[in-house]
Amino acid sequence: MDAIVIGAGFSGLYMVHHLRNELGLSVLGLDAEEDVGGTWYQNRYPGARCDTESHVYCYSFSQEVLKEWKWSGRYPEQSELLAYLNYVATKFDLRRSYRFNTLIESARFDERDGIWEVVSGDGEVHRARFLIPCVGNFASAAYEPQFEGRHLFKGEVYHTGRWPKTPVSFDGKRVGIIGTGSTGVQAVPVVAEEAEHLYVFQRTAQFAIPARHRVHDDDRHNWLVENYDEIWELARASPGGFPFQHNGRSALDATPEERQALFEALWEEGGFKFLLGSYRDVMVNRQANDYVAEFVRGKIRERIADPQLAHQLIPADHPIGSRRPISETKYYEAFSRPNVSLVDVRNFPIEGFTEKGIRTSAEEIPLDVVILATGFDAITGPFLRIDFEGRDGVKLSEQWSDGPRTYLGIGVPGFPNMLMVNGPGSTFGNHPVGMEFHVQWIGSCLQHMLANRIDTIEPEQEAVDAWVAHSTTEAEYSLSRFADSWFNGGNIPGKSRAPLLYFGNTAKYRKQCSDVAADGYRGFSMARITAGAGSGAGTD
Ligand code: NA7
Repeated sequence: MDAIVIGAGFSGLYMVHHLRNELGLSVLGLDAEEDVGGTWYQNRYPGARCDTESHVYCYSFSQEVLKEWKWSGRYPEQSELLAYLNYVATKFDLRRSYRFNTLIESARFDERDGIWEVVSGDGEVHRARFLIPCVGNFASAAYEPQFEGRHLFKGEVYHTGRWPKTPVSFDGKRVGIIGTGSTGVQAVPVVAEEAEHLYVFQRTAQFAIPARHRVHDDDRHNWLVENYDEIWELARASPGGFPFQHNGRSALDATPEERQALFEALWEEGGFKFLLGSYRDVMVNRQANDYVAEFVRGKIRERIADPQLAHQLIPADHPIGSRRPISETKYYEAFSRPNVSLVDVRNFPIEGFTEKGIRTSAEEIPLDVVILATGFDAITGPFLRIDFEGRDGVKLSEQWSDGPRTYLGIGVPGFPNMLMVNGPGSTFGNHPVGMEFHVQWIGSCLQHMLANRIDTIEPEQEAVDAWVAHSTTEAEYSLSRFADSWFNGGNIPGKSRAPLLYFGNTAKYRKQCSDVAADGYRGFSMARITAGAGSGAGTD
């Protein structure tokens, strides 16, 4: 094989299509699940929905796909996204290149032959010249806190990221949800509708923005098809990969009345535009950020009748946007239901499970079902659960013990011909925009290598050091430094705290990657070293 692609989510599917169908290379795709979908295969929890708008949370590489697929509404549910990825896999006949039910345990670079050897759980060894992990940022690395007495509990326990394929009933049951991140906030109102009683275990009150979902009609679809070129152009040029820009002004230069009017208008519109489409400095300047945060606190207060409960639900310890923004639908209203209780585990932490439920430092709460919406060992976790071994036996886990060190989030020194899609240190925001760019960048890189009979590519240490230093500086401008979250490893006890992503804007990131390629892959060393290596798909 020319390339092994690990993963059959958004990025893996496009990578296989691009390499095999568009560049004519031989490709083997491997995925631990039974079928395509990645994140959207696993995250089947109640209320699971993408919080980026459907018309830009999708592939843009195919005009046909953009025209053929009609999104049912503003934000797609998990089942619709899974159906979409199935449609794409079928349309481009991608399944025939995949081996499913194949959990990768290790991947080793055989320096003598210049070949990657990938070993799956069933002992099979798969070989290819290029290794392209498309492992995603979350799905394969669900995080479950080590709660004491977990084995004692007689009820059901589900992690949202490993949700069963068969329906889970909450009817007549006492349900506990631990976690109020994007996932918990989506699940709460849906589970509340069915459970006899729902206990929401909250450690940190969050800023949540109304999603304002709505259904699409044919007119909307036709308008999108007519305007897709501009929409994607806008998304690619924007700071976060979303099809809007901020207004270019500082919030500090606006009058209180102007700020209020703009925040109100964007609040009514809903979605991430509220944060990213207002003033240019709300995500970097503490004063500008405080204006937004105070506005949102006021909105939460309006929606909760009980002042004590409102106080508990209003965030006070971190800037808005310092953690991954959350969008919600009827989240705050759920707490007005008689069958929903908020459990404060900031002041009264969870001590562990008991046979009957969960014990906090204040009380024991009897439960039939516990939902762990406790997140993921994000960004590095999906990589480090595979034992990657590069040149001279160097382990990725050792190289990244103090935080990930990559060049552009694409390459790692000592790991030749391993090119990551959305690896640690790369841009983030609207995932498909960043992912499509990476797939195309990697495709062009492989074409360049094959055309020039280059056997290996590997980043230079100096380039990695410079990239990490630049990324660290960008992260220092970002408000993410004021909060523990999966942005910086702070959500996992014991994980080293380091910026896991590139906090400069997406457009700036893309430009830097393009410049590197245009400059003959500056910062990467390319070599023609092995007699045995080489693909059958040279492109002389
Ligand atoms: P997140 O955003 O990491 O949220 C996890 C939540 O779980 C968060 O509210 C945590 O509390 C809570 N948590 C974790 N451990 C504990 C313990 N020990 N006790 C109590 N509460 C705990 O994960 P999500 O799944 O919601 O979202 C992950 C990403 O998936 C999301 O950003 C999207 O990009 C897709 P905390 O708030 O830290 O106090």
